[in-house]
Amino acid sequence: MAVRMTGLLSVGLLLTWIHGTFTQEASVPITLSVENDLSNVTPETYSGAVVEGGVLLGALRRLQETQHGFKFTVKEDPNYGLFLESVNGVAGSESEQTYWEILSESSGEYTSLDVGIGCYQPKANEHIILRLSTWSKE
Ligand code: B12
Repeated sequence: MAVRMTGLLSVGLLLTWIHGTFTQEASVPITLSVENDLSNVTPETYSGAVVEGGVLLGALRRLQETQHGFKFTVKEDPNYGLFLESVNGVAGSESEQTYWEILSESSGEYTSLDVGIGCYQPKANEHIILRLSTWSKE
């Protein structure tokens, strides 16, 4: 009886180990830069990570938890989800017509993302830039 119990216990432990090993989320590295030329703030670059298939919001949250000096806030838009409101204590301003633009850089080329932080899925080694920019009413 004792031998049977030990056997069952061992199988249970083995299954737990297999589950734990193969269901761990794989992370991919990304680089994040914060640029604020409008207030003459020195750019900062951080090494971050996002789970494979995860969204930029997750990478920003991880970074906020692990990197002293990086923080951000969001506000919810009823149609498009999460809007990046402030980065490192600086908020975009309706009256000054500034906002945190989200870009991706590759070989010196900058592309403004076509979705927000709650939808965008960064690729491995992608360089994301949060840049305080101005917008104008047409
Ligand atoms: C004007 C505009 C902006 C302005 C808004 C300024 C203002 N106070 O008016 C600014 C320049 C700030 C802006 C920024 C961005 N925008 Co924009 N924007 C628009 C646009 C052209 C019109 C919105 C509008 O005025 N609607 C009329 C008003 C009356 O309705 P409203 O609900 O009050 O509008 C608000 C929301 O649209 C919100 N908003 C605007 N853009 C975005 C983006 C996100 C992700 C969220 C959550 C909210 C949001 O700001 C408006 C004013 O409060 C739309 C496209 C369209 N034709 O609808 C794109 C649009 C909404 N924007 C888009 C995007 C991708 C962005 C950015 C992520 C771009 C970037 N790479 O940085 C950023 C947001 C970054 C961040 N900080 O999170 C996408 C959203 C797609 C999606 N599914 O996520 C759209 C649909 C354009 C597109 N690609 O087709 N945007």
